[in-house]
Amino acid sequence: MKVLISICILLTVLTLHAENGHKLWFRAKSTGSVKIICSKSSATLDIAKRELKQTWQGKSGATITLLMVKSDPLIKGDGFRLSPGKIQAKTDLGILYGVFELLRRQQTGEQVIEEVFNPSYERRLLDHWDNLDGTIERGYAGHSIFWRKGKDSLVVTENDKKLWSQYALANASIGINGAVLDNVNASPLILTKAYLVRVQAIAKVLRPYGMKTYLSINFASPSVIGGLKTSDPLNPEVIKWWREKVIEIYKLIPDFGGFLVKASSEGQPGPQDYGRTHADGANMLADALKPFGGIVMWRAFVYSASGDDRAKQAYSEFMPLDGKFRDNLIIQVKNGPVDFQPREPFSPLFGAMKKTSLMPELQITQEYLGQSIHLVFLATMWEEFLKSDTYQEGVGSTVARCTDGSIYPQKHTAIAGVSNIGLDTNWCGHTFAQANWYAFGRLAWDNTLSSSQIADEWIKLTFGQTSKDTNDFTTPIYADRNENFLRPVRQMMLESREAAVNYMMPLGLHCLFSPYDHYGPGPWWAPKYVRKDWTAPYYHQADTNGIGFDRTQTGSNAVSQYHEPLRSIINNVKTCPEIYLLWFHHLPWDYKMKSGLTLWDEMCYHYEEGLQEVRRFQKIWDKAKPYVDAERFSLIQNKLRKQCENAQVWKDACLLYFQQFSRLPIPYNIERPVHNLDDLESARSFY
Ligand code: GCW
Repeated sequence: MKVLISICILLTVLTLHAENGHKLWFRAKSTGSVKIICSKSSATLDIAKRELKQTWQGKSGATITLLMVKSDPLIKGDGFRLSPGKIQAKTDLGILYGVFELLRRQQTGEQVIEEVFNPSYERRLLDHWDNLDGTIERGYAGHSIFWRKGKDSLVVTENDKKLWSQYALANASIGINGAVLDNVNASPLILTKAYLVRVQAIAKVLRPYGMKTYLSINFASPSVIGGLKTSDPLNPEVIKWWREKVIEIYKLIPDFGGFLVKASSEGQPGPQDYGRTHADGANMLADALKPFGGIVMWRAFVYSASGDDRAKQAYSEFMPLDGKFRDNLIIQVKNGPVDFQPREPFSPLFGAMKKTSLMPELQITQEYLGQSIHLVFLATMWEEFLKSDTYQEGVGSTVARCTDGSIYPQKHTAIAGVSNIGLDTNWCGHTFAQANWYAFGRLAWDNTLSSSQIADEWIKLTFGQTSKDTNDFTTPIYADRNENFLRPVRQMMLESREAAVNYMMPLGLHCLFSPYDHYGPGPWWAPKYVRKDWTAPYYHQADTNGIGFDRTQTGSNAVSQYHEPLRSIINNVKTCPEIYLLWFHHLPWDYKMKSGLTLWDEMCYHYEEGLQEVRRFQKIWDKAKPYVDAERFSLIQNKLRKQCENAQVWKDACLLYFQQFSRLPIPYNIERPVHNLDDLESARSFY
């Protein structure tokens, strides 16, 4: 018995100290007492008070007033005014957000001065590509936190509720206020009673944290689960079916957010199956949701096999419909015109559809960026995207300003990120992938934040603080922590996306992935039975003359979809930014780059540089050892080793493959490939 008790105690102690990453960026504990003055009470305010008490690091005994205000013209929506000792907001959620801002500042050592904080976008959503059997499309961190397989799959357990509330807390702390609970490749079953009851249970847990629930729906639901003969959006029976379904949903979930729809895209049913347009289909759903304040997010991710240059198709299909959509409908557009590649120019739809609300869709899950193995901090990619100038309404018409209501009077504004969250203990698979979840929320709240600030905050919150040993972080805090840990790790994060671009597809190359898993290289992949725009050579167009996709006026003319002066800038090979060179131009191997090198040599150096950067990241991380707990340290160290191996594979595969066309030597000051092309081509997986 005694032995058993000792083992139990030992296990408890071990679990207490185990640093498995589950706590995300919540590590601080209060260092003293705080007196809270708040005359109102609600579930949301209770959370605000609880968090303040649990995590207070200000002066012990200080007083904080949480004040609801009616008339403060500067506070918008769930914004707040933060000043020393006081948080004012118009909504309970605004107060909660204010509390998180205050606590974050205490933990990162940022000052509190009187300032108003307002969200850039009204809706800041996570899109979960979670299937009802618990698997996650493009998920790399375990199964779904919402759905599972088996006969008890719909039973709501205490564990479910605990996890959902931790999830909601994490989201609220970074301002995320909604979640789409199921995959855009949606099962019609989600709209059946049994599933809706589970959605109701999830919504109940998320609600006090200010998170609304949304669902992806299958456009053919009326015929698949409704027993109708058709799902034609103009058919009166179909219209009635959707109206009744929406009424049923709102009875269960009065604050339901709305529908996300992938229709007439990649084999999903949609209005085009019935000879109708996207507007016909989307408006019908919007009308059903309108009386309840719900919205439709209709995806513009469409392309057909027979079509023109894939990069042009979403624009071609949606531009003619501008102005034809209801005002409770938002077109959801991926950041780039193709598909979440390591680097794409922004989609030309941004800023171009002036009479329609548009929302960006970013991908937090790293489908094309090393999944949960590579350390790639995505904030820099999103910052590049949000700051891209569309020139639609003159200089400074950035994507951010075109979508957040600054330029166009959109009825609704929103931004979505495809979630990277799963049942893995640390939620995201890679500790550094947590930073991408964090960064998405922070940018959705404030689309002007710099990647560097976000990285800085995240490191301090996740790995302990810079000056005070006030959290449960077990390693002693060193005075040199800033110099030896914070700075180099932040720098590594900021360089990590460019490194991935370099070792995967530099200079505007895209879609060179091995098929299906989208992880390793497959520039050669082009079986005859597959549609052309799903093969790599369709995108790189390499031959003995050169490489790159000609999208200039004399090529596919995709450049025409961009506004002047950008159109001319990218159309002209001399002015096209080199980061997009092979996206827009097909160029000879001996084309002279700005550096004076030939295109071939320059390409080789980029691949080499990518690999060398990951080698440097390894050194930075190894040196970080004294500052990180052993568990997270070695998890990340192991992942970096794998990333390095993969970067080598990418470099070797791409250089050896393209060399068959360039017929030029790999510059001799570059390390030689260590793989054979044949082996790489026949490898079934690169994990
Ligand atoms: O990026 C591609 C993915 C698909 C995904 C699709 C989409 C959900 O490979 O898995 O499907 O995009 O965004 O609809």
